Amino acid sequence: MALVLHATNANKNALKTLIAAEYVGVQVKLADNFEMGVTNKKPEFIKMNPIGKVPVLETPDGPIFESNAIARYVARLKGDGSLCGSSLYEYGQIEQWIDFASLEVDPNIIGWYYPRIGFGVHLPPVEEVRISALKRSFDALSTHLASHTYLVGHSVTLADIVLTCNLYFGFTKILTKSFTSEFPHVERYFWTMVNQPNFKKFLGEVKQAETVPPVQSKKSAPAKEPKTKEAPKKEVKKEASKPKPKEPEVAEEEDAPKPKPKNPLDLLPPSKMVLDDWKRLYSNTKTNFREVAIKGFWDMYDPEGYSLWFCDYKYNEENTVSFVTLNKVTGFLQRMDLVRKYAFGKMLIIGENPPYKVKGLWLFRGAEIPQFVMDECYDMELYDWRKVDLSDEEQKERVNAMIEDQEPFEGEPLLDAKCFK
Ligand SMILES: N[C@@H](CCC(=O)N[C@@H](CS)C(=O)NCC(=O)O)C(=O)O
Repeated sequence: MALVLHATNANKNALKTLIAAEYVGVQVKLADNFEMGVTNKKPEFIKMNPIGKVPVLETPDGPIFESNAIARYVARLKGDGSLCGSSLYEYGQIEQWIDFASLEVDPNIIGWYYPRIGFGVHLPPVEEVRISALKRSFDALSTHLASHTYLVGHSVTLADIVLTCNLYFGFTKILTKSFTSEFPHVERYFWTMVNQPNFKKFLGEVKQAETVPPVQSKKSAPAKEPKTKEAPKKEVKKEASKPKPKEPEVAEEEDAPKPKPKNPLDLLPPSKMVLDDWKRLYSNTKTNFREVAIKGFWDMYDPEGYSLWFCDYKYNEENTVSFVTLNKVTGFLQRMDLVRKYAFGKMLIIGENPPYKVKGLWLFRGAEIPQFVMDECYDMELYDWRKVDLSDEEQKERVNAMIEDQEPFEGEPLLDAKCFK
């Protein structure tokens, strides 16, 4: 008789069990008419899981809640136990990676994603902590996966199932290529796993998020939990052959292919300034920088079609470690990738001793900082922005000094200067 799993097939935590069941040949059936946010509030559900969260598995001996516990139960029910390792040490390693996936990966993905879609308060410094914690865990994971196909041993274990389900949520919701490409072994692992038939049956064709979801404006942010779409309920049998593409867990995030809207910056009146010409001149000028590149810049500059902006990091007192400060700026420039066609930037890391100051100069297409950059690159909120007043010769000279990496800059040596082009 099939075990009953109370969840939708869109639930990332339920997927752990569905996939594990497939590996060991256990029949698991999704509860009929399960409705997220409704069924799990009912007294009969609360009896099974007092916290009212999903999933819950009904077994002949009684209910089990907590998705990892459910997946472990199913993994041990049948089969050769290979999902749980072939020695006590392997068992320990599997448990280690399950905890790693659940405590180091999943909460940071969720903590980055949910506030952006209006579930929770979006606080940029908190988001920054989430992202750096996620990078730290991906670094460790990538190092391990550089010499391992699977997390433990030479075949899929429960650790791979739990981790992949968490990564699946991340890759499809918020971890764009520009984030994951820093971790090639994690990428290779993820795509290998989701293409295993037992995963593919539930995940379908996996499509990586193309953009980091913009932060919802306070006006449009729902003050409630994201709704889960009702998924078709159907008995999950080992023999079921047709891969069933999974439905998104969060209704608002449905990935229906839509025609890509034109970037509003492409609709601006044409400009005489060709950004690529400036970037080429900047890169190719090796000597007489003032006479060639800086002069060329002002010759090309079109104040109608472009604007110049100074930025100042708001939290310089935190910049106490040089490499952390440099990484912060490098991360910012990577996240600005989305505006590469429409921007040029210089970022100076200033000072001989900590705390270092971070100041920048940006050239953007249009008279204002493009709205999509403000929305999608969380670093923007970490800086104070000031439009350059071109009638002020002092400000123009500051622009020159920043383009040129002039040293000393405002009386201080430069720790480093980075260019976005
Ligand atoms: N640690 C739990 C987390 C369960 C959980 O957060 N489930 C979410 C859906 S993915 C839920 O039920 N949310 C409804 C709620 O918080 O009331 C597990 O792994 O099972």
